[in-house]
Amino acid sequence: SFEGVQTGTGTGQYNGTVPLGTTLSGSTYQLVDGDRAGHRTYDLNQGTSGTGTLFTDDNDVWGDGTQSNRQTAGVDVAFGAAATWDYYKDVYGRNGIRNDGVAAYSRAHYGNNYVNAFWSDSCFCMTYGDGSGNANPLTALDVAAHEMSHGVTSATANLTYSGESGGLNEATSDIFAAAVEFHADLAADVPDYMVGEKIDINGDGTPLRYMDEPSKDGASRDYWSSTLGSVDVHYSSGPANHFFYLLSEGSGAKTVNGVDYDSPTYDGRPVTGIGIDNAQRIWYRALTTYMTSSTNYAGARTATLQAAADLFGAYSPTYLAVADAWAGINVGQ
Ligand code: ASN
Ligand code: ZN
Repeated sequence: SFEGVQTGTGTGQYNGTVPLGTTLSGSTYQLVDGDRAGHRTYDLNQGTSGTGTLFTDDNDVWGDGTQSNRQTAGVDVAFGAAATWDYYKDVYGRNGIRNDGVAAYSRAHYGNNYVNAFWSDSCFCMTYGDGSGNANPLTALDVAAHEMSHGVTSATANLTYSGESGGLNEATSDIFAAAVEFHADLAADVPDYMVGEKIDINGDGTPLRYMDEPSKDGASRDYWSSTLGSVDVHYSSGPANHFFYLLSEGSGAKTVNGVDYDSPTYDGRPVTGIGIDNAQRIWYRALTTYMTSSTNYAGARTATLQAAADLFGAYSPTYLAVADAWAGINVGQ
C-alpha cells in the first residue's frame, strides 16, 4: 500500500469492530486520523503527563476487544473522537471543536485505577483513565463525545463551570453525548438517553446518569429550583438533561431502542416530543449563538426559544414544545 491516509480496522471494548482513520509512515501504521485533521491517539502507558507514545501497528488491525490488549482502549477513544468530529461536521457543518479545522488529540491509559476522563483546554486534548482495577476504562462513545463537547462549549458559549452555568455546561456535554450515540448508531452501543451505561462505573451495571429522570442516579436534580446553583455541576445538569429528554421524546412512558423510559414533569402537565434531531439543533444553535459564559437556566430557556424561533418559526408547534419542556422542569411557567 501507499504512504499516507489509510482506513484501518479496530476492535474496541465497547464499540465493537469499527473503521479507524490511520496513517502509514514507512512500514508502520499510526493511529493518526488523516481524514479528520490528523487527530492523534496516544498510549500514556499509566503515566499522567506528556503524551506517552503514539499508538502504532504493523498491519492496520488494531485491538481485540480486551482491555489487556493495550490498543483496545486506543481503538475506542480514536473512534469516539472520529464519531464526534463527524457528528459536528455532518449535522452542523462544524469543522472541528473550534470550527477551525484543527484536531485535538486523545490520551488513553492515564494513571492507575483512574475512574474518570477529562477534557483540557490547555492541551486541547482528551484523557481517559482505565477505571477501577484498570479493567473498566472510561473509553465508551458517550464518554468521548461528552469530553470532546466540553471543548466545543469552551470554544462557543464558554459557560462558566460553576453554579447554574456549570450545570448547563455539563448538560451540554451529556446532550451531545446522547446525540453522538444516535448519530453513530452502533450495534455494539445502541443509542440511548443514559450517560456512561457501558463503563459500569458503579459496579452494578447502572449508568452514570439518566436523562429521562435524572434523580434515578441518587444525586442529580430533576427540576430547577432556587438552590440548583449550589450543587455539583454533574447534578445541576440534571434539569437541563431532563429538558432535553422531554423535548426529544415527550413526557410519560416510552420505549426507545428497547430501553424503557418514564419521564415526569414538574406540574404533571404532558410534554409532546419533537424528536432528537430537532431538539439537538435547537440546543446547538442556542449554545453557539445565544448563550454566554453567565447564562443560567432562565437564560437557557430564552436562548433555546430564540433558536427555535430562528429554525422553526416563533410560536410554531416546535417553538411551543420548547416552552412546554422548560415548564416541565419548572423553568418559566
Ligand atoms: N469527566 C468529568 C467531566 O467531564 C471530569 C470533570 O469532572 N471535570 O465533567
Ligand atoms: Zn463533563
